[in-house]
Amino acid sequence: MRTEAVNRIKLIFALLDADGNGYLEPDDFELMASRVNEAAPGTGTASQRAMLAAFRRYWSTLAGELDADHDGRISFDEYAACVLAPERFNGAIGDFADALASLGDPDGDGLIERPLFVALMTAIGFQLANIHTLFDAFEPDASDRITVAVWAHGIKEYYSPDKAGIPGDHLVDGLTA
Ligand SMILES: [Ca+2]
Ligand SMILES: [Ca+2]
Repeated sequence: MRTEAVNRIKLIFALLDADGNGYLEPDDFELMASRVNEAAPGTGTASQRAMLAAFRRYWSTLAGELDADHDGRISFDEYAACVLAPERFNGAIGDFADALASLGDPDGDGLIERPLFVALMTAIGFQLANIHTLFDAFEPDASDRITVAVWAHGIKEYYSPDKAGIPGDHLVDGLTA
């Protein structure tokens, strides 16, 4: 796995570990889902339910596929294995990416405005400056919007073990030695 991919995975693991106890457990995903849903207050209950379902499915996939020692929680080493076995993981990542991306598009026009993007990514825990750099890397249009498809693709790419120099790398800026 490339260093860039390791750094991306370290960051997302630290953020997903919402209660900061060093392990991913069901409560972390409930906490993260409620933070993200609160950040998108104008969004309909249907897409909020989809988001919660995506977080729960994400957890059950992690638990089912990656909990190698069967202790009911995911350590960092267990999590990092996910990007090395994408065939076991792509379904959950894809669902998660689509649900998060559609939460950014409450009016369903396929476009995501910067303020909502920033609100959602801040709720997940990314650094503000990095969120803006990422949004810029997605090449927003003249009205400062990106497409849902571009963001969903960016989320999936984030988990690719062999990719570097991708927009998602900006989320790690300033956070690694
Ligand atoms: Ca935790
Ligand atoms: Ca475990």
